[in-house]
Amino acid sequence: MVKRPLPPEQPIKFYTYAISGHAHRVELLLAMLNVPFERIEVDLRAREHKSAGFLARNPFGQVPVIEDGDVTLGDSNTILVYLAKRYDTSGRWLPEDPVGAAHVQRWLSVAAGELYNGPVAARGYALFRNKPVPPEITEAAGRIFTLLEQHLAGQGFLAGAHPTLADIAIYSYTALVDEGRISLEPYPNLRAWLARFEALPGFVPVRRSKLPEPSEPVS
Ligand SMILES: N[C@@H](CCC(=O)N[C@@H](CS)C(=O)NCC(=O)O)C(=O)O
Repeated sequence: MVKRPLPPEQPIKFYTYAISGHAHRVELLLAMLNVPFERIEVDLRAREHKSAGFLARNPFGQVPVIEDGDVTLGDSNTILVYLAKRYDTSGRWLPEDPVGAAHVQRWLSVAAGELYNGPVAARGYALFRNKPVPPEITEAAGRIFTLLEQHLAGQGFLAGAHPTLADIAIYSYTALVDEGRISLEPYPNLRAWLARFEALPGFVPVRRSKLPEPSEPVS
């Protein structure tokens, strides 16, 4: 794919939902690459993401989605890859070399797998369903955070010495994990990595939500 000069001919249309961690990944890269974009809020509570108009943009009926001229894409990792290939003239966010690219892909897979099934699921229970987080979900979150903690003992960022798409894909829901009633207190390397990431140029914080009071345990 040919890299386009910045800025794009017209601002990228970014369909988002303010408290979506998946959408936050895309906003991070747009901001860090300094790519102009127009934010379009999709009201998930009103089920706007299941409207015919939105489904035509993303048949999966989910945010985030971008429209860049005649290119329409859904799925956060897909969009990250596209933006890096198209607009990252430094070539650092998604390395060209096979081993570097593979190391980044490893963490994109973790973001859609272990991170989704642990920390993201915990937040879903605590924040959106106001239900106790099932122990197996908390344990799954503990497993991936322990692994990340060990991995970050030896390096500054997830795929090496400098930030890549791997860090963007893992950052948003790790930063939001207290909304799943999970603490990062036992993970000092992970907390140090969050702080390093937050100091990067163009960083945009996640939008936080107020957790509901815990409800009575439901059987
Ligand atoms: N694999 C997708 C997942 C996106 C996702 O789960 N989006 C949520 C908001 S965080 C959504 O739109 N949920 C509505 C639904 O699934 O109906 C990605 O990485 O973008």
